[in-house]
Amino acid sequence: MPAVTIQLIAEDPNTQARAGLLTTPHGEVPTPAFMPVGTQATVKGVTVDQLKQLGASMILGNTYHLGLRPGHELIRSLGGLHRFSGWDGPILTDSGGFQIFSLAQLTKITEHGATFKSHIDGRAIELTPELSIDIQESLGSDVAMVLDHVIALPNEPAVIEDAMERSIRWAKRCLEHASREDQARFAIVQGGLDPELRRQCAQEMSKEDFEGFAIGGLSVGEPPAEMYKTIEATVPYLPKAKPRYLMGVGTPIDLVEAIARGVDMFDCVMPTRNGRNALAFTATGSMKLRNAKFREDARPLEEDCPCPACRHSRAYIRHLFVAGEMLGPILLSIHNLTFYQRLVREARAHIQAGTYSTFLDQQRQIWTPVTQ
Ligand code: PRF
Ligand code: ZN
Repeated sequence: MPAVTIQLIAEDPNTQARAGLLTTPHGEVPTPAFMPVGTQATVKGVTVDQLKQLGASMILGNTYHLGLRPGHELIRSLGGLHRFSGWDGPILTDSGGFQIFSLAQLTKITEHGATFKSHIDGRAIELTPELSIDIQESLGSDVAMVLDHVIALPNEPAVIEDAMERSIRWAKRCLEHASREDQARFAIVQGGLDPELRRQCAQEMSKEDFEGFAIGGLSVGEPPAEMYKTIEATVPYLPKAKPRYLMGVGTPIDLVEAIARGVDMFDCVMPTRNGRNALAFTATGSMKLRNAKFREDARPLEEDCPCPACRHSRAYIRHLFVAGEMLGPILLSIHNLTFYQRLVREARAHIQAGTYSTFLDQQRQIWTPVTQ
């Protein structure tokens, strides 16, 4: 019996959007789902009770960060990532592939693995597909991601193809090495913006016994339209009966556009990172709370938002940021995560009602031109 399964509940008649229910060892996740990012065994500034309260059902943790500090042996000896963090719901851990690409220095990729210098203490470390799985098994996440080779875009076609092929070989090594039956393995499709490479990669990965499939290597600076086209070139070659996860994406409109193309799961630092930077997402667009125009604004961020930030005025939240108070970033992180959970909940309701294309049109109106 696979550790993680998706039951499809509804399909929108006019788009590829689907509503489902993911079952994991630590509970169920309605899809489309947005996973808040808890890189360091904490979603920055938000307690696990608050995460539950705002409607998150699954969160993300990072192999790269937790393997370097405090170390996976320590977390295992303290009962795994669930016990360590206090979050008893589903957890997905990323493999480290993307973090090596974006954070580590002096990275050298060989067939054996990725050698890099830690961004914390400069120590040289080699992360192999096998070590990434060992770390994720120690963490005890519900879903482990395979180690992939992430590259910058744009890039030489030969470089993109080479990284894609290595990602396939590494994914197979991850699967062979894995031993926990209570943990699912998700593959990651790479291949840059080339539809042919994406198709090949998706088809190769789909032959293997993965419990879910991610689309990686996107949202690395390419225009949104290119990302949407690449999703369209990938999804048709993924198994329909398994979950699809778009990694590290994105803006509210990115989520809505990707859901229309058949994606079930997302993670992104955007709600929390933007929240810490005084940017709030609302149903009518985004708002920069440091702006002087909010100085005397007595209204909440959103009238109908049940979050703790929306018990206060915009003027108060602006004051917190201007005064450098830590409650400002905390409140906006909570508000933005509440907003993202509401967005995917509304998307799901529209899929179930068969009205997703109407919702998509409304969202396009709200988020054009790009606000982020
Ligand atoms: N690979 C992995 N993690 C990721 C990505 C990827 O390509 C991305 C790309 N946006 C985000 N997180 N392993
Ligand atoms: Zn709110």
